[in-house]
Amino acid sequence: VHPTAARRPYAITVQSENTLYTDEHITSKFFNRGSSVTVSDGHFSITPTVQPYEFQTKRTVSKTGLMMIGLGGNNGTTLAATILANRHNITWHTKEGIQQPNYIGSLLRASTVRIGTDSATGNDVHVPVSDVLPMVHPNDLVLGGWDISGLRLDKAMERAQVLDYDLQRQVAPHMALLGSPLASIYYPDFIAANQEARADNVLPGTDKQVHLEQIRADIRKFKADNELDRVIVFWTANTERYSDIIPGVNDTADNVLAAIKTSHSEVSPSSLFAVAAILEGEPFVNGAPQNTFVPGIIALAERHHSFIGGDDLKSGQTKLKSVLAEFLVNAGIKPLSIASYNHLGNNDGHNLSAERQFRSKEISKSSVVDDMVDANRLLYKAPAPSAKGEKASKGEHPDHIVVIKYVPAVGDSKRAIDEYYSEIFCGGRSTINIFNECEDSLLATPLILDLAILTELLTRVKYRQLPSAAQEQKGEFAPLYPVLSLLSYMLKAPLVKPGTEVVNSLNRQRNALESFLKACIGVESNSDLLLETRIW
Ligand code: NAI
Ligand code: DG6
Repeated sequence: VHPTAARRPYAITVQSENTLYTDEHITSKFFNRGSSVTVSDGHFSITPTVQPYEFQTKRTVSKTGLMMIGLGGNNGTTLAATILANRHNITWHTKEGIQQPNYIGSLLRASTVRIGTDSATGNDVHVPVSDVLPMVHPNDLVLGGWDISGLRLDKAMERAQVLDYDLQRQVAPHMALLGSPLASIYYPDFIAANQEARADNVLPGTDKQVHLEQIRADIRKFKADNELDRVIVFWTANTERYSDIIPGVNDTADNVLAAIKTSHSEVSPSSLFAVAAILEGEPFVNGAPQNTFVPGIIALAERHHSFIGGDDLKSGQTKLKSVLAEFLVNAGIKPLSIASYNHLGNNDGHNLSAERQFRSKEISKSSVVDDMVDANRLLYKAPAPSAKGEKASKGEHPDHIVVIKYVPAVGDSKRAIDEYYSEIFCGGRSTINIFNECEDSLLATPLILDLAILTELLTRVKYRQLPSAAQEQKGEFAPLYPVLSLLSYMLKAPLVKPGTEVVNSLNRQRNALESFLKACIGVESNSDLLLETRIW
């Protein structure tokens, strides 16, 4: 078995009064340190703050199912086939030789965290991220889901044209055993008209309440049939157009439920799936860019304490942008324009060739540099103060365009071209050009796994604020807030708690995740201060 797929017993013990182990839980004390700043007349008054918390993580991982909406598409079939290849240790011939299955591209299974320094040598010690806390192994995920195309999964994998022929040949019998996807909700107005030809597996009628009940029943049946503790419902179906946000329709939890009852035209299929998962108490993750999570659905998730995460997998061009833009701005270099083009020839590209679906993707791909620019008012002018009643202006910003073209010949092998044009010292200019080519679905699939596995973990973590010395009573442990912004690293337009800021920087997103996992075992976050290397 390839090392990245190896299954290990949980092997970390923290020797500290802040970490307590029982057969059932790992409980850790964590000091949330920050700084409170008061700004007055250009003066910054900073007060260090500290708030103690306790985290409690259930040690037994849930028997977890992953129900994908869009199971018969490129991501869905690639994910199913690669899990099966790993599970059955199928190796295959390529023109370079024998290929082993692995989970390369997964932050959890193929990357490491620095956990401390070796007591003997003083060298850094790294462990796989998946070893920090007990997590579901991808090979153990029970797979299922829906698609408006009823093609059996071995044939759907063939249609996707992503995997090497020799792998397809060997994994096909296992894929066939998964059968065909469940029938799904198809409202033609939400996806491109060019998708109609594959919609042969759709729920009858137009009654949205009936559709909702059917999806809820599907989730319950899948859970019972497979004796699961947890089902992650994951949208990896076609990008939809945005839903209009209409007061009285999708602005509150009750209005969304009422709009479903009356089959309102602005309730999208993805929103119906989200509501079904929320009402079943199962997490829902949106891997596509549309505004599935209208305000009423976020409110519904809050009401039911159901977990949600999104939006849109951040696989290639945007991931690089969230690193490169931050590098430039943090280096004191001023990007003046970022021009991003890409062309691809898979079914996702076909769907995105329609204007309204492209627009959803354009929005999610465009927001990614906003926070980095806003953080540096030395380079970019702040927004002018707006007069009372006027809309606030945005402040100076680089020109940023996103173009996507459908070129059938290149299939799943996306070509992405980016130009970063920046101002440097004393009026100089710098141009960075990037050309990236790779199979889109092989970048996206490990992200779906990471999202599903992290989501399952976050359902097992509870927290409580510890009282100050004056108070005696500890509160009850509570689940995390329903919007799982800790998933941001894998997502282009991270959904966050309403009223809080979005962090797009990939480094900050990864630090947040690492720090959280470590906090759950009572280990301090890495300090790159490395003080011992700076002093005598
Ligand atoms: P795909 O077009 O190959 O697969 C989508 C599948 O969804 C199709 O099989 C289609 O029949 C099905 N579908 C459409 N509407 C449905 C509905 N209402 N219910 C159930 N099934 C439905 O696309 P691919 O490449 O798998 O991508 C999936 C989604 O993920 C797209 O929205 C795409 O924009 C997004 N995404 C993909 C990335 C990638 O690198 N492949 C990266 C980032 C996001
Ligand atoms: C064309 O851009 C197709 C899209 O679905 C992207 O491939 C996908 O959203 C990944 O985008 P990015 O910017 O993370 O590479």
